[in-house]
Amino acid sequence: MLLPSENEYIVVGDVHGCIDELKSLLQKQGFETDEQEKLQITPENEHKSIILLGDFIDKGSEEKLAETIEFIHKNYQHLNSQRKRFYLIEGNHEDMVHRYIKNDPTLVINERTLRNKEKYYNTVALLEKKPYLKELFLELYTFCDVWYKYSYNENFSVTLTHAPCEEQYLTQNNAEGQKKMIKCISRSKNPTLPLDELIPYTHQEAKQNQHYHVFGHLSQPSIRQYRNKICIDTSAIYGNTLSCVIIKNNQLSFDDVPFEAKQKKGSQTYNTLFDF
Ligand SMILES: [Mn+2]
Repeated sequence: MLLPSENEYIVVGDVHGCIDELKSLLQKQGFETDEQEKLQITPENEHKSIILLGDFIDKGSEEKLAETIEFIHKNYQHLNSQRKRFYLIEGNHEDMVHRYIKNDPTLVINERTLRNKEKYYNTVALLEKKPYLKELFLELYTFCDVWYKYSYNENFSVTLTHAPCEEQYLTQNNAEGQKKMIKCISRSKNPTLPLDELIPYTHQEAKQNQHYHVFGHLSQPSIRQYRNKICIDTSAIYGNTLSCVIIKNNQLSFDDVPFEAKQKKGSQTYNTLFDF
């Protein structure tokens, strides 16, 4: 999906129910939220678009997850009413929660998947309790795309996906390509392996050029960049920061806001990307 290059883009990493932080980050980037929870379009921000890089659900508290879904749904409609200025990228959490609530027949329900549902996909229980939220989520899911690409000129482009993936799969619309752009090999299933060994292609394929690949998915202590590969999941729900990359013409810049402690933070050990 190609993005019009005349607009500016604010691309936000894994939100995971950090709705207060999302609002703060967007406010810092020129989008105020009004009393109806609508992002205000002004002459100063009307050329800007917002892109969520996937994984806006799960891990947060039920209250914050509900707020997140409501906020994104409301503003998806509101911001896109005149021209498209709000985009959603599908993350592995949207994918899995969708599979659970739609009773995907390819999802084997056994002890492990039931445990995972509680442990990693806590949005499922919330949606099962609140049918109106389930409807909002199902609609949001249909709005998600797997990748976007911004192309400024032959020397500068930015490809956006939730997960890092081998270059051969980037922007491929077949089933295998889509799967790879949504999720890479699991860290939790390979806890002893350093991240750079688990997904070696990320640094091996990195090039010293301005055809960037920006992704999230791998919670990090800070934005991690090696050549043209950039990870912007800075672990908001783990008490760190929520980050964004701003694409303007042929320039990238970054911004972030701290975790606001309005919900319980998760705990995890960072496994750092580009740790060499
Ligand atoms: Mn993810």
